[in-house]
Amino acid sequence: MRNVREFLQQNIVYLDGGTGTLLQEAGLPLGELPERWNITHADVIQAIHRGYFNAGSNIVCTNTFGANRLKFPQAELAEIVKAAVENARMAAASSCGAQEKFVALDIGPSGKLLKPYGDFAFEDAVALFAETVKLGVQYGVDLIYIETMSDSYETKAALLAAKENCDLPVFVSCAYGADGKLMTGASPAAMVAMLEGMGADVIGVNCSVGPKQMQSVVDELLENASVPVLVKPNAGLPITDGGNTRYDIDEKEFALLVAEFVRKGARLVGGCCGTTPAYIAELVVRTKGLEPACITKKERTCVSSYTHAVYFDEPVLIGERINPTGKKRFKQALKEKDTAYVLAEGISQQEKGAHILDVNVGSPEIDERAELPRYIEELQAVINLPLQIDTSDPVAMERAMRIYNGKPLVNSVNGKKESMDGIFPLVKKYGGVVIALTLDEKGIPDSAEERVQIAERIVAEGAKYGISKKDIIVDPLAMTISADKNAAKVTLEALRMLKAKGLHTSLGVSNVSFGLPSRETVNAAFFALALQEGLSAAIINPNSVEMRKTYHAYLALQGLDENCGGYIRFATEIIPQYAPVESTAVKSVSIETKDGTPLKTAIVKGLSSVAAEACQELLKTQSALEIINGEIVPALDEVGKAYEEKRAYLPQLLMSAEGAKSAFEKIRLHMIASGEAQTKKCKIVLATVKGDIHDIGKNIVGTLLENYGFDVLDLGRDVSPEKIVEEVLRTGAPAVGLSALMTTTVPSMAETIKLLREKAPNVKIIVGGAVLTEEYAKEIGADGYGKDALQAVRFMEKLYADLCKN
Ligand code: B1M
Repeated sequence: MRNVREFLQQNIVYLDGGTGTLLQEAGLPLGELPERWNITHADVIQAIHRGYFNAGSNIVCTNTFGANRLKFPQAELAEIVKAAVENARMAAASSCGAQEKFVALDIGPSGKLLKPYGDFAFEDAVALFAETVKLGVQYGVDLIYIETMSDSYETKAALLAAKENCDLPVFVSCAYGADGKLMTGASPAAMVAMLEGMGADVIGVNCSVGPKQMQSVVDELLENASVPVLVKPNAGLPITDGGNTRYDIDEKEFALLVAEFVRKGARLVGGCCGTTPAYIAELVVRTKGLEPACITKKERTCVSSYTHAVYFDEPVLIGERINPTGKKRFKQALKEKDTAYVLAEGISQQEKGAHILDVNVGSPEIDERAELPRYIEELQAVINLPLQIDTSDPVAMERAMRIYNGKPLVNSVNGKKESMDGIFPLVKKYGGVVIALTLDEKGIPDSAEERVQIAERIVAEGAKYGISKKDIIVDPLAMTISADKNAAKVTLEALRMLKAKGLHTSLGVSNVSFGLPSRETVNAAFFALALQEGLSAAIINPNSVEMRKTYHAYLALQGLDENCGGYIRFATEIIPQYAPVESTAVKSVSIETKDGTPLKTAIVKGLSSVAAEACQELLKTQSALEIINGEIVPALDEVGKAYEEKRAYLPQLLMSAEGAKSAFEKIRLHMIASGEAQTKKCKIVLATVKGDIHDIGKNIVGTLLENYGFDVLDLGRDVSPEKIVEEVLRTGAPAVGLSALMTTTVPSMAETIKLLREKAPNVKIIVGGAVLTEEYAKEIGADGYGKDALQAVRFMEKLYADLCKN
């Protein structure tokens, strides 16, 4: 039998279908972990695999989607993986169908959200996946199949775990939503950039939607990937009838639609939820005789963040401000670990139009190996631009590249052997585009020719590590004309020669004017000349209006700006914004606040510590309620709207929620310190209902009630009706407060009220949450409705007065 990589080169490869669907049909009880069936129902699992092999699948995935240490103890996990591989192998041996049959170790998501959005550390995720990979390898799988991933960071963790623990082919497939993005916002192009950089053998899409809704994702994968593309759609969209779920596309329609993907260039096809062996059999029939598409190398240079890829097809701006060199205030911020200051530098450059941000925190007083990765983590939590990791220390570089959520730009390698030996293995392992400085052991050559020769040597050495020329951007070094009158001419000449050799280039543009007065004038003129010579990436200060003017004028003059639209927008809308802006009173950071107050802006941008400081400041002049209603709620509404309109993704929502919480914590402490709280009146059991994890509003209600003297028994969020009833009966509380924020969780609120009416008929119930209305509250049987927290207080005060009367 050939190996998977060889087989992939020449064939259309058929995968299996929706194993989970067949398990349910076979009677897997709700709540039972399907992976245990490898041991307890080996015959069923083998029959499912056999069905797919018989239908023509070349690759069948082991029943190990959720086989990890979060769900199983070590010994059981090993047993499960062993049995799962044996089941697939036995099915392969006892089936007809395709001649070439392979067994893939199936790895699904951990079910946890990674930090900073959740509480699961990146390295813990790598370790979790590594454990399963090692077992799969031990029991003899042919390849690793990472699937149904909806977060780019977790996908990176899984791929890293696979690459670090085996040499087997690794296929990676993600579940994109109907909007064509991952749950945490990544586009298919961004995923291709990161995964290809890290050495995935196959990249694809599975689950979530059917083939009709997958079209744009498949197109984007095919347009960008240089490795084979995999497509495994559901059998359409789910339809629920009488408690059963079925899908809206039959075998024939499915096969015809997926065959279209094969014609467009997909090389591996199969199905996901709802696709039985009959779907795969039909797919094999409908694609018979189709030629496997050629896999072409896409020679486009790109880097990526957790949301998008940035291509170097047109000049790219790299923001240089996150760098202590020559900046006293920045050095102080690094020394004091003033993260908010650094984040604000990043945000302001993003807003001024940088495409990528350089991150350099090298300073004698700081531990760069610890701080660089920390700042990368902090920045990528609030900024969605790709980052350029800038350090001369390979250890700091590796740590930062490892935890970077995307394909980074790496600054830099040079022609010294030591530098290439240190940096190229990192670029190969973690994927990235590296800036190559044209200097070597002898220093910086005076002539353009010699700089180009160094560049060629670096490219040749990179090739030995398997690093493509497209992933090396040459920096021919801008030197100051104040020391050498020909310095700029040499650099420009080198740019021209490098472009002729098909190499991308970058420059730290402002070095050219070092030591001169009115530096911006020289910088802008040099920038224009460099762009004219083909400069691909300029490291500049995006806050400099001169540089931005030059950039937009250049694009317009080169015909790269349709109807000069970008230039006109810049000149009329953006330039006026360069005027001095009002800044926050927060001491550590100044955030621009054109469309919001400092607190609102900090929450919208997800800057927790800034939000806390801004809130503290506001508490000097405003009441808690004024801040909640005038700042916190409107800020969250703004983010919520952006999320609804797909301008923001889950990570931004989470970071804003963190910002709101840290601000609210200041309000809570302020209330306690001001001693406004009164003697306890009566109890109220408070909870966000089952299925709902939104608790900011509920917490505000709780704090305000406490502040008005009520004894709040806060059960938290996602609380079942039974638990709420139990607490009411246990404590004898006369009131219950329920909060729900989603249309999908209002039924659970109704269910809770129903149960309370049965078990504790005398308890009074008040409900609230953005999704509710007074009418609806009445309809589901609540006694009161709180549009805001103060209304909850009014309700309780009335209840307390009634209780006192009786
Ligand atoms: Co999500 N979320 N979220 N979210 N989130 C909403 C609610 C949403 C409207 C956003 C949108 O699409 N525009 C949308 C729901 C759509 C719908 O059903 N109509 C939504 C969604 C879809 C989701 C997820 C499904 C996203 C996903 O995973 N793909 C997911 C759900 C997970 C789950 O619950 N199972 C999710 C997750 C999250 C975060 C974790 C990221 C975060 C919550 C963090 C947390 O709470 N710890 C979050 C956030 C922050 C929001 C928005 C942006 C803000 C909510 C908020 O805190 N508002 C929200 C959009 C929005 O509302 N504009 C959104 C501020 C808060 C003070 O207001 O809670 O209404 P509120 O409370 C007010 C009043 O309503 C009242 O007083 C409070 C103070 O004035 N009140 C009561 C509330 N409870 C009361 C009880 C009372 C009396 C008054 O008596 C007891």
